[in-house]
Amino acid sequence: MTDRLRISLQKKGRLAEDSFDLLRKCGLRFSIRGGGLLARVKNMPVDLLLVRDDDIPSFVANNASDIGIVGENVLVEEQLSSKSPLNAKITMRLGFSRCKLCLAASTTGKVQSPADLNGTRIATTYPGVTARYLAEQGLDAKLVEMKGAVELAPSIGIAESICDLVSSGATLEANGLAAFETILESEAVLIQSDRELSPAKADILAKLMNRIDGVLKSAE
Ligand code: PRT
Ligand code: ZN
Repeated sequence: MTDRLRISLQKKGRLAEDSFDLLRKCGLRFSIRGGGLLARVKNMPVDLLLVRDDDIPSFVANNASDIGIVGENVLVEEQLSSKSPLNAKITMRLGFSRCKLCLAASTTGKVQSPADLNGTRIATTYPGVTARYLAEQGLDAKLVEMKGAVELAPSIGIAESICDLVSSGATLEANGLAAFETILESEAVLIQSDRELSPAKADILAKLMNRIDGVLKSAE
């Protein structure tokens, strides 16, 4: 049996299509169909594990896959909120799915700058990154953890500001909010643990990274 490199990818969502595209541009042939968890690459010893993006850092850390493609925002949040150190780090920046994690608040409310955060509540799905920012800045605010629809928090009165991902800014604007601070810039990244790969897998990975490099350079 040949050693196959296993890559964790987002199954469906903002990262998925661009991740598939990148691998196809690298010459990998595969089809993503139905509800399958695993897709086999036909012309290279590579398997794709198709999962929720939030699971990708821990899958890489725990050896369920050798490498993964995930948003830097998700990686950093997992690193900061996991109880034991997470064995997953960035090996390559991929340049797509760019976004920013921003603090934002109502344009007419009492929070207009970071200094106004003291004694207020911040709604977020990124408690780890937000807490790190507050600690670094010496600010004291309460985090309200949400699973989604964070942009609604100020209007329903559960927080004075939010910390959420922004790309075009349309969602903030539609909710009467404006960003006043960027706390993390993010893009899709290739991640890996510090475990040593078998020589066969290391070979496949080197070949793949070389091709990714070529694809990224030709897109510049
Ligand atoms: O189902 P699964 O858990 O896999 O996916 P998900 O719903 O958690 O994530 P998904 O698919 O929404 O996003 C995957 C990754 O895409 C994120 O982790 C980011 O790295 C990246 N990304 C890039 C974004 C955005 N841009 C983005 N704009 N992720 C989310 N958004 C959201 C944002 O939270 C806000 O609600 O889009 C809205 C804002 O968009 P604008 O354009 O109105 O500013
Ligand atoms: Zn997710």
